[in-house]
Amino acid sequence: MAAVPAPETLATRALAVLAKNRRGAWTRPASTLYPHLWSWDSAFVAIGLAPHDAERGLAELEACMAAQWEDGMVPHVRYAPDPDGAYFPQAEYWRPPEDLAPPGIATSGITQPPVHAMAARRLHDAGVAVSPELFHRLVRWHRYLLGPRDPEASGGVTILHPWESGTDNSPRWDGPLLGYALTRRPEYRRVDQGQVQDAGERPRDEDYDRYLDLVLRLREHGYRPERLPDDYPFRVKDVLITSVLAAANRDLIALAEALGHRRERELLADLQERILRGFRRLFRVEVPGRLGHWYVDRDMRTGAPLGGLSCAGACAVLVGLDEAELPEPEAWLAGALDGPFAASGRSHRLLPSVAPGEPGFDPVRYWRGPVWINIQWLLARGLGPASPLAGALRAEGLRLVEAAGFREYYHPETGAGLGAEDFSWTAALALDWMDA
Ligand code: 9WN
Repeated sequence: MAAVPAPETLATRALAVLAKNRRGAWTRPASTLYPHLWSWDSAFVAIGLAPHDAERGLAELEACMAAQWEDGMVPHVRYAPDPDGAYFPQAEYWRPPEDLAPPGIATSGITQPPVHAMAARRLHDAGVAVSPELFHRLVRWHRYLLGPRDPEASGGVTILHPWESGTDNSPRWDGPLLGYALTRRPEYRRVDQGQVQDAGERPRDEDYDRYLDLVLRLREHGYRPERLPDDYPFRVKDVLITSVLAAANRDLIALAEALGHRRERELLADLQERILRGFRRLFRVEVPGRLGHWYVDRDMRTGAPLGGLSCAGACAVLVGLDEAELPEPEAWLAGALDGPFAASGRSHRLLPSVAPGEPGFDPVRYWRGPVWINIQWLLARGLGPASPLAGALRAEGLRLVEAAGFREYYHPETGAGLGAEDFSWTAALALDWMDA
């Protein structure tokens, strides 16, 4: 008699997703929609792999960091030489300058949130050796973000393209993105819309025109922030990236201590102080109601705060703000979760990418309302392992994944799965949660 197959556990299925999406040393975010290496996706994958296959996690992070440019930037995409699917923009579109891009590796020319040092520390804790080369790449990465990306020495990271934020079509970007006159219509053919159930889950064509116009402008100036003309239209201090950098930099300081890099430890501690000094001034806004205050991005062209209640501001719990600024992060975040971010009739208690009452909220369109697992993971991480709310986010996140599969994002009311299926970071972060 044939043996009855054992029921697949969630962990087994998550590992199977990562195995399916694997391409040699690294992992695609999803098999057809995203056939290359994406920077923060790979860092999340490395975190999820740490307790299961730390060597592979390390190889993933190394493959991502090997795409680093001479100036320290880590590009948001490292292109596969033989992609098994179509993606636009393809490698040829970027044309990175030869003196900046690494030889023999095709990359984009913009960056993404710096989760990488969190992954490095996780891997170190799992017992694999973080090489001096990898450590120094991470130091150069953080120095780039608070160097050429912070010419004002404000302690906040400037992004030059919405794709850099990792939250591409968030309504946070509508003002600067749609507010400038488009003088050309870049020629291109999208391939993403046919790869999801409903094209309404992806960004609009009007957004894409501008994404590509900005790429062409950056390309014309060799992707060097200091060479961009004053009228470059998209220059924003990003609250999510700066918050992630604060947490990642703390991990890099811990690694510097563990690995005995004393000089770098001092240098990183200076960067940390700079973030902490600047954060409130750059990002804090007062909001009506019980919440009291929130954190939003800042438009560096006008100096004005941008956008409203989005998941990016919630990531302030990662920063390590002092008692005077954020005395009770847990109560503050719970107030948001059960207040303005509570979607009507919701089937779960998770934070949507945008608060439902905000202009621009759309429950199915990508970063304009759906729930993303990496955001819940970052929030739980910011609250710390002892936090009951972090435990609740973890449990709710796992319940959602169990019910709807490892999707790219989820409906903020019904919890239905949206976007790509078998999405790598959802699988990886569920694994990390199951290990907690
Ligand atoms: C553009 C891969 C990436 C994620 C981003 C997400 C989405 C790309 C796209 O997919 O962006 O970089 O084509 O929409 O917004 O966070 O890294 O998963």
